[in-house]
Amino acid sequence: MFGLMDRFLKSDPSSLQKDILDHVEYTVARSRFSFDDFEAYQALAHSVRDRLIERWHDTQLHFKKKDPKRIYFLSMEFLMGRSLSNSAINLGIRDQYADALKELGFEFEVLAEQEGDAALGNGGLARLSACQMDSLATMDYPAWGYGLRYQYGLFRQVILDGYQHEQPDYWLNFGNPWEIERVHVTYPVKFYGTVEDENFNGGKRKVWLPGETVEAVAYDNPIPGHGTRNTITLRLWAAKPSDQIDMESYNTGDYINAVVNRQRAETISSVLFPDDRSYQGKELRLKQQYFFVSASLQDIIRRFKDSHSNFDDFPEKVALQLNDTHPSLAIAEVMRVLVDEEHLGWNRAWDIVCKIFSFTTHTVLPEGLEKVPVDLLESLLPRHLQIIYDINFDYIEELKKRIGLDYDRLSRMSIVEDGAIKSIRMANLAIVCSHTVNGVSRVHSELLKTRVFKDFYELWPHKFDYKTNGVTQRRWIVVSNPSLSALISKWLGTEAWIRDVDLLAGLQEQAANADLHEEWRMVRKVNKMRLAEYIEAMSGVKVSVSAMFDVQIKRIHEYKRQLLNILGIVHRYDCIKNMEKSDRTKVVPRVCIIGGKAAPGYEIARKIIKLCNAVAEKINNDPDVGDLLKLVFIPDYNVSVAELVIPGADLSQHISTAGHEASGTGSMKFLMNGCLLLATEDGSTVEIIEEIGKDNMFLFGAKMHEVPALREKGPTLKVPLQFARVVRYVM
Ligand code: DL6
Repeated sequence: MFGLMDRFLKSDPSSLQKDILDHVEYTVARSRFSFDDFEAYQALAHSVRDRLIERWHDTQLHFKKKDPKRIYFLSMEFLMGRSLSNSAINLGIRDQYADALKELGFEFEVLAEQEGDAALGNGGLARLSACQMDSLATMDYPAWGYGLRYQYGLFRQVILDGYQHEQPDYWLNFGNPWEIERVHVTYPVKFYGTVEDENFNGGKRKVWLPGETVEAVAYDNPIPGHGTRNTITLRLWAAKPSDQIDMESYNTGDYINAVVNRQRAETISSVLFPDDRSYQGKELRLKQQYFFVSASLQDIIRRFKDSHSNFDDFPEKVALQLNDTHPSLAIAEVMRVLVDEEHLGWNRAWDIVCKIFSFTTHTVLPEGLEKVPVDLLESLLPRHLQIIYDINFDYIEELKKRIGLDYDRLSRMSIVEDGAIKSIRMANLAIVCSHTVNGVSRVHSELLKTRVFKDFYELWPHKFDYKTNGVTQRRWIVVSNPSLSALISKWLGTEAWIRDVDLLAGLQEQAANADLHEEWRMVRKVNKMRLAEYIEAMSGVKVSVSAMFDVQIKRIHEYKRQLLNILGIVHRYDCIKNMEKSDRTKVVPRVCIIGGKAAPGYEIARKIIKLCNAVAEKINNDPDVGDLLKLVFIPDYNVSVAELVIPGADLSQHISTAGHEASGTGSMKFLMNGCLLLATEDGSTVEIIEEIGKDNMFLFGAKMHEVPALREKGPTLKVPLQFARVVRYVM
């Protein structure tokens, strides 16, 4: 897009060297004759950032002139990981930097490891958001990501005596060179208060008199595409006290309390909720949701109004993608702004709303479907509750015409849930008001249509669609496995696969080539050596690189069945112990690697971690078994750890109970690094089977349609004694 020429900044090694040294001196404020790895990383990052900013400005200018329809991706979570390598690679200047640094006495890879991991998210949904930003930029889309700039990202996991302990992740401790604070891009966000009727044009209108105002300040993270100058924006909001002064407190002399109360505003964006299962009924969570939604919409509407004098073209220029239900208050907020502030009238506003929203859901678990207690919403956002009630009233009236007076169904489909705790069903709100409801794999979409949102599918089949998740090969091959990346480019004779992943299929022509196999084996071996060093450093366990590395890394969940994996390892251990010595030579030595965080309040998940460490302790200290079997729990699993582990894996496990994993993306990352899968037919695996064939993976377990009957029946196998002991330990 718009040429690939740099404007001012040169990228030859000597210009880059000068640039880095200037940043050492003027940005990091160290002597250019003496600086350490971390300071070199900071200077390097600022030098890369300068080049990002140049392209980013060009991109904004380009789209301002063209005024295309823009995609606004609203997500509470982005798991970006580290930015240095990814940015330098996408800018096409990583190798030039590596050369420039070498002459200064530094290694690019070593400096890249100085960077902290930006973990503003929990798991699959959040990493998908990050991959999507990379792809949107690479594919030249005029896209914006909007989210929250949490001061504390996902907790750091420390293992003490086998148990998970959580430590705060104050990731901004050493500054963040990848963001640009936009002190002039701020918006007031209002909460609480009352709604009053006011005379207007001979009639009445609603006026919200808020009780608290907080300022949202934008922090922009430029996201470069690969092989294009398109550099899009991830705009994250931080909460700051508003300039408006509580005069009463000041006047009554309670100055200190007034200041302290103002500071409290900052708590809104202070911490990421560390649970990926449910957030029901938490006021702070609701505040976070509205805070980022309100600021984002003010920004989006301001941008639209810069070049449009009315809202006629709004649906042609604005697409709002709801990443799960978390940002779905945006629907009520757009209605409020259009009706109460822009005075468009309810019907016109509703017509616009129905054209601009699409909604992606990432779960099949009922507890993942958010509900907001009406009491909470009424106190925090009284006008929004009225709007949701009004939307629901019109919708239920319409529904009665369509389906008649089937009260059971009407009640299931209502946005408002009556019951002990009257609540708003955010998924129902999102479905009613969106033009598209997306699943994240074919199986997931079928489950949405036939189970989770069956009533809605029967009413609006045209709304239901799916886009099977993907991952970016730029992060998961080029950044994390540079030697494999070089091998692929060599054997394909092109680097075009870095933008177009389908070209990887060209390797099939060389499938029988022994030289390719040998080179690939060497790449794997080096990656395994790197991983073995890491394992020893993190857990003190020495592992042999000639053993098979069998990996399961993901959030700890019952449905993901780390427990099944651990029981399998116990069984393997037991078999080896009971084997004749002569038979042991036939056993393929195996290093089992498990990693993942448990939500702090998820007791069973925490116990699974403890169990894993207890089993590891037993196996790893049994000289009789030696290198035939090892078990390692890798602590503090995050994006950077995944980048290290995945290229070194021989086998990876994706063994959720069929019908539970909406998609799963880990399997794709392992696959593109040449790792075999041990999997159940769940989520995206079903489509992966079609792509790679059953012969190229190890499939097992019940199919989705068999699971309900099996559950009904209960356990039929006689549980061996050692399993029973393990299960008792866990429960
Ligand atoms: O769609 C991304 C990812 C899927 O691949 C996983 O299967 C799914 O578990 C995950 N969901 C979440 C939490 N969801 N919510 N809400 O991360 O999304």
